[in-house]
Amino acid sequence: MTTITLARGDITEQSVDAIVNAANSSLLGGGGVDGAIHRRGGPAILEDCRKLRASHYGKGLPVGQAVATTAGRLDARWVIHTVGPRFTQEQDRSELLASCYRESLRVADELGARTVAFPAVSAGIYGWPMEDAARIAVETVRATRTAVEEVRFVLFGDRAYDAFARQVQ
Ligand code: AR6
Repeated sequence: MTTITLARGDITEQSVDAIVNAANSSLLGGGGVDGAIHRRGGPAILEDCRKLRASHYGKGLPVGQAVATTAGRLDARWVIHTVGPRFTQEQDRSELLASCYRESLRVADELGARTVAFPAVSAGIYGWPMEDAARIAVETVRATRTAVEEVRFVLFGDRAYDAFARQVQ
């Protein structure tokens, strides 16, 4: 049974087995959560990402997929990088966003991670409306069979926290 918990604040300050990064396909860093994770986790994470680009992910990590690296200096064993879809009115990309959560949990299971922290994937720079991002995140985690014991959504700001709290209630 997976317990969903909510926390406010910076995901890079969490102590968990795995921290999920809202990355982009290049895996080579960016702003938002991605920037914060690389800054605080240090260069070992980027080094692992570069190795992934040089081997399995020559063209980058496709949207909706997930892959693990070291967590460097973060208080976690792994960072699981996933690439959320950019929000657009023209196309329903909800299934790709759901896939980020499913695939991250699948990778977590492969690693043996029992506690996993997620940000609100796609709900920042990628423009996904927060209410809908929270619904997809919570519904997908609830519907996914996993050995992960705690999924902790770590939300930046009241708006994000309140949106997730409404879904978890
Ligand atoms: N801890 C927790 N949540 C955070 C943090 C943090 N330190 N920083 C931001 N958030 P975003 P995306 C919130 O933009 O939308 C990067 O450049 C933020 O307020 O990080 O998937 C990547 O390289 C928002 O609610 O991710 C990609 O190019 C949520 O985390 C692109 O951004 C996600 O915002 C990915 O965009």
